[in-house]
Amino acid sequence: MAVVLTAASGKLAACEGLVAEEGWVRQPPPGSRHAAAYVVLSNIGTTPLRITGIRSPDFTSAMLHETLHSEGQARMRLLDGIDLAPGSSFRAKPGGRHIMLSGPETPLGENVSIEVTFDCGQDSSLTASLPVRRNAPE
Ligand SMILES: [Cu+2]
Repeated sequence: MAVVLTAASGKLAACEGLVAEEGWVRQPPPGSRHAAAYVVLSNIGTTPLRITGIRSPDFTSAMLHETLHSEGQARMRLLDGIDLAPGSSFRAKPGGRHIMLSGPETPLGENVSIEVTFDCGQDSSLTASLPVRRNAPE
């Protein structure tokens, strides 16, 4: 007698309307345990979205940072989430907001791709593949 196993639907829902574009990871100097990643996140849907967490299987930790400049010093501050109204975008770029990746699990050679997952609540997430680059794209 055949036993048919039906997999329970373990698939996570996608973040409805969320698009990740222009993503890349800056190749850190040799020996560095930290890398900054940049991406443009857009809400092309019709309902508000909130990014509640960021993670990467390729790093021990992933955080969202913004860079604050005061008195000639640059400091980084942790952001606890990103709110995206319908039609709006969040743009991470060098010198500003970025994804801070710490503790690489793999060597960060040029053209290696890093997976970064954006959580948007209720078991929903979006995973983007970001190439490691030495320099910012033109
Ligand atoms: Cu940072």
